[in-house]
Amino acid sequence: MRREHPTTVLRPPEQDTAGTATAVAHPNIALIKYWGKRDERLVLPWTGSLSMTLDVFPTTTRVRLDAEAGHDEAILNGVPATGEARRRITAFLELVRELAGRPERAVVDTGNTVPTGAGLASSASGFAALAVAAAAAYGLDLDEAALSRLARRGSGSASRSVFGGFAVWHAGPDTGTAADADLGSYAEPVPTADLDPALVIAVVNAGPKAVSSREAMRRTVDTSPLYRPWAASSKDDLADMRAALRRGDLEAVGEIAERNALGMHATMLAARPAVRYLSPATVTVLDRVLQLRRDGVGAYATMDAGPNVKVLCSRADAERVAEAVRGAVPDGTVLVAGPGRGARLLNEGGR
Ligand code: 2P0
Repeated sequence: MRREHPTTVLRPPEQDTAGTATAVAHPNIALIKYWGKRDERLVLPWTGSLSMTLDVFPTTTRVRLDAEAGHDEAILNGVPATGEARRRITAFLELVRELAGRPERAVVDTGNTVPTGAGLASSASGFAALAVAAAAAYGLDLDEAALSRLARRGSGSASRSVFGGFAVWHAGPDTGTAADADLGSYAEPVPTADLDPALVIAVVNAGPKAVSSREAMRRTVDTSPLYRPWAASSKDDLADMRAALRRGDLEAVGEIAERNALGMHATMLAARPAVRYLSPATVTVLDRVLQLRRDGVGAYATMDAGPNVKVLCSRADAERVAEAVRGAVPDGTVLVAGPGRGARLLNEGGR
């Protein structure tokens, strides 16, 4: 992992000491989607996916080991975590303890700058930051592929936020033992030609979603007749996407990303019962994106497990695209993101 000594630390600059580490990570937006697990416990996906890590909405997480504590403690934005969030963090720390062969419980203090559970990838930045901080606090010396595999166990998309820029998460071999497959599923950076991309993010609703992405993808895999055809075509989309990135063809990147995302939403619309994340405001933005293309602007939409829309375009067109999207959803919040950095420790600690 890259380590750095920033001049501004995002949380109270309490010096990290042995058994303590602080990490920062950013969310990523998938251009080829992850939707569906073949193994729930190991978080192994049916298909590979590919994303761009953002330079907005960082998550900062501090992990402090507490040899006296009888249980883990998690604080999210200053509030003690409860329920499913707490369970997932504790399960993740169990995994880290197993790897490190250490018994201490930990205090996890996380500051998220992105709305949680709104389809804006808070679990990606959250578990990437937690993986990097917890590995350091427990004294694990992991390379980036191993950190990516670890982050994946917290949340699949977190495997990609370990890396900056564009990253591909390999589904891993679907033959062999589960353990072999576990080792084979990790993310790594993707070679790209110069693209100068931007993602215009239209937050049309920052509220938490009604159906978690975990539940929605389970239901889709189990009941949607469109799931298998989408998964097959998504494998082709991934190969096409990698080729388009290699040759720096932003138009092809956008077209492939848009069709892959619309296909993913089709799979869930066909689930029983249906999962529909797209709202009228989503469709309004999609119409505006089509209008931009008719006007000669290369703009392409992608949507995740929520109604918010991310519009891929060139950096040079980003302000024009953002203005058009603002006009379409005056009640929404629109911001421009670029490619961001991978997860990293904010200072030395944990050894
Ligand atoms: C993605 N999403 O590729 C896809 C597209 C949402 C739509 O990854 O169950 O929070 O924790 O592995 O990573 C959201 O799913 O799910 C997601 P889990 P995660 O970005």
